[in-house]
Amino acid sequence: MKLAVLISGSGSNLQAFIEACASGELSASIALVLSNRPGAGGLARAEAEGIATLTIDHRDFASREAFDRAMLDALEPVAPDLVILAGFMRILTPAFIAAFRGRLLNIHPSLLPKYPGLNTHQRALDAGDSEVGATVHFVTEELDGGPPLLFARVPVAAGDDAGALADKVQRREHVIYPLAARWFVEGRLALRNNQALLDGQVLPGNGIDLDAIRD
Ligand code: NHR
Ligand code: GAR
Repeated sequence: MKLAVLISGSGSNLQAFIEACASGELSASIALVLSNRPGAGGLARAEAEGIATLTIDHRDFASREAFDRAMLDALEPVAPDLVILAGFMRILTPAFIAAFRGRLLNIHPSLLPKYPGLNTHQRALDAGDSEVGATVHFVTEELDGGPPLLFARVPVAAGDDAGALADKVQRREHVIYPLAARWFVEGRLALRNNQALLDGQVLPGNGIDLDAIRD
């Protein structure tokens, strides 16, 4: 299977996919890394592995629709089986979502449905939450509202600030994101009627807890 990975930043989740493809955890290859930010750290990680990269700067486009059209045009010859949003920071238009419906995943740094959108860890701290986390979900038109697949929880320790939580959560992201992608690559995942199915069974509304499936 061919993956396309969309990034905006450092690309630590991209790195987890690079390693999962190299180790055989994922029977897939990364056909393209696409960034909307020139100089994003993930571009250098991809180049170091000989993976094709492309930057499409959203600031060069008059509208979100035009930006998404340019990304679709770039992805068409690549024909990815699965598109991975890995710290990709631009809200996608319905035309983009429709082109990859059921083949488009995101990782969001919260325990969805809590805290869709930005600044998730600070919002969890402000609310006095005792745990934070990350969730892999199918992407739909509803921002961070597509059906969850897999999540990992991280306890909040005394003195943790948003940056400390982001570091701890990202370490779990690098476990759950390739694992959920593996389900897809193995043909076990589907999006039907806005519900996520694993092996034909509807997943719980929050997805599966990593703690429930690891030994
Ligand atoms: N697009 C759709 N249609 N649906 C989703 O679920 C999406 C999506 C695009 C990105 C990732 C998401 C996250 O995990 C994601 C999910 C960016 C923003 C945002 O507000 C919000 C959520 C996510 C990504 N972006 C600003 C915008 O105007 C720009 C912010 C910036 O550049 O720093 O697009 O959190
Ligand atoms: C990750 O923590 C991811 O959950 C978050 O950005 C980070 C990207 O890190 N995603 C979002 O906030 C999406 N809006 P990375 O570039 O090192 O993979």
